[in-house]
Amino acid sequence: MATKKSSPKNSDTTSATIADASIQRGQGGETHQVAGGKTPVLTTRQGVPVSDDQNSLKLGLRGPTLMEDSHFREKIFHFDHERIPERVVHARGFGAHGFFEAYESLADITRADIFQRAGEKTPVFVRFSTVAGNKGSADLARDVRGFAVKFYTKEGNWDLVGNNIPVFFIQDAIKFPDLIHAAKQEPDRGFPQAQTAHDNFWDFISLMPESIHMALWIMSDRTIPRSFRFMEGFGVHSFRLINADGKSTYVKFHWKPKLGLQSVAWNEAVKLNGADPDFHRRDLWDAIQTGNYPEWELGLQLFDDAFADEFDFDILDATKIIPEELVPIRRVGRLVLDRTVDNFFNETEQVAFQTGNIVPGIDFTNDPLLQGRNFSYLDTQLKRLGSPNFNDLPINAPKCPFHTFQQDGHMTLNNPKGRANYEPNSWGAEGGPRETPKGFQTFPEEITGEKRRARAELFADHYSQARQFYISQTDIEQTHIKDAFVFELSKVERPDIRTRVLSHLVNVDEGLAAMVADGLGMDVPDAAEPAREIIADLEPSPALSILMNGPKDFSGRKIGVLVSDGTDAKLLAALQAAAAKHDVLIELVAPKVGGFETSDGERMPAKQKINGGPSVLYDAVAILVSEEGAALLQGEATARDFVADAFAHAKFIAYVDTAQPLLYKAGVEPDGGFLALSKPADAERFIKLCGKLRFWEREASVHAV
Ligand code: HDE
Repeated sequence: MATKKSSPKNSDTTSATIADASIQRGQGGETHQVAGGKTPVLTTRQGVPVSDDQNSLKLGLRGPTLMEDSHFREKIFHFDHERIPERVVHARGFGAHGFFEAYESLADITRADIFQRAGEKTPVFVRFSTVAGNKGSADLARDVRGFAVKFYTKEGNWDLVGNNIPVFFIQDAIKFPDLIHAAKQEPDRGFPQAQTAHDNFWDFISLMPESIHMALWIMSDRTIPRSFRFMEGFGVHSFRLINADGKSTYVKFHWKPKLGLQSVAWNEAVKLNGADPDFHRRDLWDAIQTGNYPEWELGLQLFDDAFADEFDFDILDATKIIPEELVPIRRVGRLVLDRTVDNFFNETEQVAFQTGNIVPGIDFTNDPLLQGRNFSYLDTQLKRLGSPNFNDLPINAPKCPFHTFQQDGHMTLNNPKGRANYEPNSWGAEGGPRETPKGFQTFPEEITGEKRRARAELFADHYSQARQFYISQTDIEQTHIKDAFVFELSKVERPDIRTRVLSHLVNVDEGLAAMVADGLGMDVPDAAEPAREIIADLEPSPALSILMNGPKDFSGRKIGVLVSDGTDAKLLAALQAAAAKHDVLIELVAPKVGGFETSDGERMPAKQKINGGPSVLYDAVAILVSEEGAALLQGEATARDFVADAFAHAKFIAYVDTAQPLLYKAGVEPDGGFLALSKPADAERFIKLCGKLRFWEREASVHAV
């Protein structure tokens, strides 16, 4: 870097150059010639070249290791300190980079810079997560998914830290530690982890009727999404948008997946956790790496004070939604994820979201949950990342200029230059940054009232929207909710806790309560005493159903094709071509991963060996085995499971005539969800059929209990 000779501060050009040199790890230095190019010389963290990284320094060949071996000590010391505390919630996550593109200017509603110009792109980082499980837990736990978005806007970072469910368990942040303690593993035994099917969780829920609405959501298939790519996101709270004149409009934020909603079946989730605990991570990674960039639209529900005053519920209550049918969603831009991380720890682990990160034009409301979050997120980052300088990590730093007088602390990288580190000061142009009237302004809401530990009256209706959610579901989805309650409560050891949950369900829907009680082999108890009158006639909201908001077609999904030596080459090629045409992925599953020989004598590699590629990994399956293949695989339990599971999970199944003995052995009989592939043109029909995602009509026939 060139330094002005006249500068009194940096007169020593050499030291200034050294101080500013930005040689990064992995850059520059001596190299080795290796196959495929050059690789750098291994050094210590001090830059000293290493001659032997295989043997520690010892006294004699069989003697003790010497303290003097500073390379060994430095290496082990660093390794010993690799771990940082995992997030207290949302520990397991997966992130990706992308951009947000505004469709139109929203200048009349907000002065937020990111919404001013149509077509403007803002970089983002998104982290999806599960809530309860530890960092190493499995992806398909029944759990809420976090959907946290960091927008690097030109006026600072805005973090929209949302979930894939639009409501929350509790109304006031003071209950959050209790909720999370109850949901996570029980403290004496340290299990069960990453699941809510245990006494403590349902004990807490049954004693907190405000959580019943959310309980309905988490017992729905929303908590077992097929992929991050196929789920919605919600900001949950009511926020404010503020325009240049200072006018406020209330807003709820929504993310709508371009590929439509999709979840898996519960039994499938259970098996997926074993087959591929990283199923969601891998899905997102693969999609981005192969150029199938996932996309969501940002939707705004905008409403004013008059609506807030008339609405049946308090808009500050995070256990309530505003149905889309009442306040329609305006789609104002799209989010595209187009880049995987370079390093998981650097980016996904060290990213620090904070609800307090808002920008001019966006403001909070007094939602008591949001107010509490604003404290918690900043606080937790210090614990996790260890220094108040976590904002200097590249993933957290704004991408716009920033100037503060904050200084020092552990791991300081970025202290401001110059003499003045305070303001006001009288150092003129050298005195550092100054305030601006264009800076962030809090909406001057008028508030009066007594200082009290209490909640507004409307917060007390806990059942009406739970009921609305339930009656908005299709029959299949209602059955899944019932099954989930039965499953979870069957793991609860204390009958009185189960009974208390049932007493709330009676207030939601008597039919549901009766079916759950029946599934458990218990009696239906009296209804719990509601704190407020239940509004029984809320209209169903079709927007709440997954099945009514599925995709238009099968694109972005994956078919598992079971093949063997002798598989019909023409049919396989036709299926591959039809899939490619509709952006559907195909994975070949064979008796051996090294491959198989088609009917044309061509050798093709397989992606999975049959015992590593169960059908739960796929959205639909095709059984293209030859006669010999069917004869061989009839005796292979994992091949029979491949077919039987696809059948039980209501998947569409294509098959060739020669596969029939395997179908028979797997105990399945073709129904309306099967398609016999006899000519290449059938492949196109199959992909179209798969667009319905599942043949749900079959489901009732595969469950007798
Ligand atoms: Fe969080 N939450 N939360 N939460 N939350 C955290 O912050 C908290 C809530 C959400 O990918 C923590 O950095 C309180 C609602 C996501 O890094 C912590 C309350 C919603 C993530 C925290 C809530 C969320 C977090 C833990 C009740 C949906 C993961 C690690 C008032 C709107 C962000 C961290 C990521 C993470 C506190 C409730 C979403 C402890 C006190 C409601 C997506 O600060």
